Amino acid sequence: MSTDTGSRRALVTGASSGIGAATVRLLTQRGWSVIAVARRAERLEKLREETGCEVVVADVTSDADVNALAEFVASSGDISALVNNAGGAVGMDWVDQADAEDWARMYEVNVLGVQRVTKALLPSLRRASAQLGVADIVTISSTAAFLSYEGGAGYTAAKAAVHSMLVGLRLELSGEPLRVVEIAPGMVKTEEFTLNRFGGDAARTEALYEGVEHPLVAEDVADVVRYALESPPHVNLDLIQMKPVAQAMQHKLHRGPLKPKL
Ligand code: 8X3
Repeated sequence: MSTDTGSRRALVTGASSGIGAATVRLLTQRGWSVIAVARRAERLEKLREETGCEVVVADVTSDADVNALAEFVASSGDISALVNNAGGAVGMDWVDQADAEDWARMYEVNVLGVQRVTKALLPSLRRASAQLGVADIVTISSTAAFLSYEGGAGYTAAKAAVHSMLVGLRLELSGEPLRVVEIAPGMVKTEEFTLNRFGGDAARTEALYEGVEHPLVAEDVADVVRYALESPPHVNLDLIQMKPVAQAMQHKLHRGPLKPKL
């Protein structure tokens, strides 16, 4: 580990469950001071009791909430890491059936949420980078940024936009000690991602993972966030795609045990 995490403060969005909550847990265990951000106050409170993190209730789709979040950070101490994790998928409707409202919601949360939060916290990250020599913007996108699939077009379009935004941001920050890291996970079995996507249909959610040996879990992604943040300051992990071994491609998912061909 190259940096003294004791002096480092991270802010994690979408922290109430899944990858966000796992990242808060791991970073606090590693000695980071962490601000957990999400809409659901009760879940955040439990996370605070468990990990000692600070919590801020905010919706990344709200200008007022994000401005208040930036004010909280400015008045309580700069962050050296922003983890843009809030996001999600709404539905699996084909283009000829999809409701534009669902697509707008996905664009709002996944794309504009990242832009809004990054813009609001960049001044803090810049100040921290001046003190520490580096600061980080880590964004959780998806393998969906790089490959479309039937029923996924609204989500893949949003995640492709996130990827494109991050490439532009990295160029715009050229010359500053700021790292822009994109982590693009494939199948991650979390409590809520697919359940939310399928409108709470638990049986349909279970069926998606059925027979898949070891889908990724939230902790796997959190570990890559930690690795990126704790890499030597000159190392920028631009883009990490990660999938379970059983998922050679989004559409090439092996169900059943993995076995060598001997
Ligand atoms: C989730 C991955 O394959 O459901 O971001 O689009 S996938």
